[in-house]
Amino acid sequence: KRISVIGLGYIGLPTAAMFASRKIEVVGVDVNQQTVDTINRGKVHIVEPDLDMVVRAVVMEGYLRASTTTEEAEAFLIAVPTPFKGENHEPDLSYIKSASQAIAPVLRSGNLVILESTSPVGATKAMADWLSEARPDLSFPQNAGENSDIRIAHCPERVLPGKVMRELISNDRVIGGVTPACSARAVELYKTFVTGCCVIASCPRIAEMSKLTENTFRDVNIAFANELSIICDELKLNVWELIRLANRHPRVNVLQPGPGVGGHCIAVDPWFIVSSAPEQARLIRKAREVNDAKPDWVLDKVRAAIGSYLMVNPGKSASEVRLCIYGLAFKPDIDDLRESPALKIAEAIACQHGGPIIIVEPNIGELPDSLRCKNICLSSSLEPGDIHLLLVDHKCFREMIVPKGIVIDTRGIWECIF
Ligand code: SAJ
Repeated sequence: KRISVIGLGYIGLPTAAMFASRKIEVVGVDVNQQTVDTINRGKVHIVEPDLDMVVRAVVMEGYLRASTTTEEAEAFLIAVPTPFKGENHEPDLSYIKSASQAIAPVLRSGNLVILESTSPVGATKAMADWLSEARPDLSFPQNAGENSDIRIAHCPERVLPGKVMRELISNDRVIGGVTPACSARAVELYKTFVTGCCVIASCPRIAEMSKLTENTFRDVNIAFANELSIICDELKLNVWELIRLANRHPRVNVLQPGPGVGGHCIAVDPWFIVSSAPEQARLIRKAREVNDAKPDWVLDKVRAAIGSYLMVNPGKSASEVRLCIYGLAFKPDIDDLRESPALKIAEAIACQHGGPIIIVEPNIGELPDSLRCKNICLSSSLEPGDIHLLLVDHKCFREMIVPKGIVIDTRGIWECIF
């Protein structure tokens, strides 16, 4: 039995490695030749705890290999990106379409095709129709029901970056087969490594919506926390104390405010719900707007802090103000800078502030190109400065003594009023 995983990114590669670690032959397919070459050398192109170790082992043992072309397999798992496009944040299904076109020629009767990518409602049906158009010689479950040659399901990934290898095994899995037989085949496949429950959804559409709902639930709740932090700033209240107190209620669990929401899921997926029901999704849209506006609010705080510093130090000019920024990653204790509000804030400061900027980010070895200026340097520990801006609650910052000077703490780890 052979499994093919299409898309070897943050989800596809760990999933491919997990199946291979159970001694199943896996062929990973990716359009990027460099990614394919890296994996075939037993190396990884993404940072995820324990992934490097597993990939090295399964490539050496011959259970996992990567390729830029598709080949025949028993089951195909599609784990390609589903970004949004344009001002209306319409979902972009072009990667799913390309993946369908790539596997269609090698499909055989009896195959299972699973869409794992986080997808707007209706994407699995679209995929099934693309496959069916390309292969009129085979029957598909959306038309032929239980007698179809091909089985199709949507089984959305729901693992947390930083804990992927653990959560792949232990998380419950939502299985949205087009028919009960499709679901049964998918359950059988995932049971090779999933110890959590495989929960069968009544149809792929509700499985799609369930994944979007999970991330939107988090986004809306973070927006609530972010709005509270802005209200508390206005009322001169400590939002961290407030949340600690409110969370003593048995049915209240307010999340943590921050400089904005990053990553490639929570800031994207709610838009799929909004674009499918724009009139109805009022709260979800507003939450996205609240979270997206938070970096600008932090930038206003930085400008105000520079202003107050210059008021009490009248002999100094703005270009002499030494600014320390703590953290660039999109969340704590990772090196991932993609869609990071901290990076966005640092870039805006780099454009606006002429004085020295010290970026303290112990998880990266060099600054991204967008921050390579002569007045910016990278450090891995506490630095003397006039204004200290904390953007990410890395463990090492929690253990640090609070720096001297004006402190803007967007994560509440130095217990400042903000
Ligand atoms: N954040 C806050 N306050 C909080 C929690 C998070 O500001 O209280 C921010 C983080 O700093 C970060 C962003 O939200 O910028 C997202 O981080 P996250 O840890 O909440 O989530 P992700 O994007 O790493 O992973 C999410 C997870 N979804 C849920 O927890 C519902 C994960 O399980 C999904 O598989 C993943 O999205 C995905 O791939 O969709």
